[in-house]
Amino acid sequence: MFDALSERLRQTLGALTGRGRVSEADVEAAMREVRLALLEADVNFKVVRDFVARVRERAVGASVLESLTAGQQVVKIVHEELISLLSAGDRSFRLTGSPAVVLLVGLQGSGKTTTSAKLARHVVRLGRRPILVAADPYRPAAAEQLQALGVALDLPVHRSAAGVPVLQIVREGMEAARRLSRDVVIVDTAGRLTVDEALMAEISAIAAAVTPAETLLVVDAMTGQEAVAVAQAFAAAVPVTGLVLTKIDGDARGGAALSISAVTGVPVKFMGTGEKTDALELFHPDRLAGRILGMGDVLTLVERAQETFDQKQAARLEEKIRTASFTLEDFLDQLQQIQKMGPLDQVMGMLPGFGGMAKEAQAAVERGDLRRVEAIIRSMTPRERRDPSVLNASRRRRIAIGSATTLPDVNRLVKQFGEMQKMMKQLSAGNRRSAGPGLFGRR
Ligand SMILES: Nc1nc2c(ncn2[C@@H]2O[C@H](COP(=O)(O)OP(=O)(O)OP(=O)(O)O)[C@@H](O)[C@H]2O)c(=O)[nH]1
Ligand SMILES: [Mg+2]
Repeated sequence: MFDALSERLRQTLGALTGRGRVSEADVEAAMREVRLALLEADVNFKVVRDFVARVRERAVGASVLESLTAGQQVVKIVHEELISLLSAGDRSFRLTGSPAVVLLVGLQGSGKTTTSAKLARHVVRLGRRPILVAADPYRPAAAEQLQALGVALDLPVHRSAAGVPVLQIVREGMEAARRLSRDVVIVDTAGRLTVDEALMAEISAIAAAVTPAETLLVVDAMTGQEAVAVAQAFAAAVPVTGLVLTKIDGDARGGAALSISAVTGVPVKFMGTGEKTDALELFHPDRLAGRILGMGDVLTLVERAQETFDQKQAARLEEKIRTASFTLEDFLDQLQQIQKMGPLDQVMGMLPGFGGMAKEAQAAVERGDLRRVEAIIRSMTPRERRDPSVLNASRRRRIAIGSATTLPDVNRLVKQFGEMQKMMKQLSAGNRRSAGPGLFGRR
């Protein structure tokens, strides 16, 4: 999602930063492009109108245009306004009450059940003890789906026999929570095809019976402008405390997702980025804005790296980089770790300055470049991995044959590694902070 928008904004803003002086006409031209890019990405037209007006007002101010870095400043203004567009409301996730109740509501298929499980996992990581409640009396399959997710996460699920009214299910769920000393109750409700009175009445009744700490509206980000209308209808009928945007990993244009908060005033609290239960991210407006503008998303990457990397290993690695004793062996480890972090284009897209290279990187993976690199390193002796300077022509030929690659492939890798080492030496000699320790998973 957001790829096309990101690409266009990057082009427009890139042109702006590429020149020395910026005139009012340049800003106007760029704003026209930004407006078109947002509209094409399906951002709500009122939201676009206000956004462009705010950026223009700030950007054509004399102090900006007269400065030598006018282009960059305009980009900064766009970035800031994009953040504020995404920042409506209070995003904190409150688990008050004992037990704290989290109620998930939304249309059919929006992702409520999946999100219930994802949230349960998140809540466990916060050190709490959740129970899942299947408050869908209409479809036995719905309760089964939740139960299967609960089993996979090793968490209790409360469900009732078919036909038990929804309020009773929820009450029994609360009792089960007390009995099992669970301090967070996550209630998965039934969806409907459209917003209707029966659905709203049901949700209102549940909300009245258990006073949820959070009532989260789950919205499928793939549904376009309709999602905005749905969110408005829900927010008008029940006290929605936050939004969960699901299927952000899809290839819809994404603009609707960017508009919902601005239109409804309800904060986005979480984003669903995949079908698995670990594919839930806290919503960070600054990071999403940065990602869209190609400014990278180092923080998300760092978090993901922290989950993937073993901390001790990360510390050893950083030490090696600092002392410039990083070898091809370490490089091989690193390649494998990075591949564990997710599809390379996603990982690269989050690195500042690499946004544009993300596709290329993924293509490299698909072409098997990384596998080739791995094969080459595996064909080296430990000594060669530690010290590639011993790699004379005959050793290189042997490696090429051993790894079923070619001599130019081997030469290229050795050369690239040499350059990388040089860079690491510079980093370690210079500013340590800028060496980006986060990249390798250290706080
Ligand atoms: N790619 C992707 N798929 C998702 C995400 N969240 C949910 N899904 C998928 O969307 C489909 C519907 O998800 P559910 O969680 O069953 O939706 P629901 O709102 O509980 O549906 P009903 O109970 O029928 O109203 C499933 O196939 C999920 O795997 C997400 O963030 N990304
Ligand atoms: Mg469901």
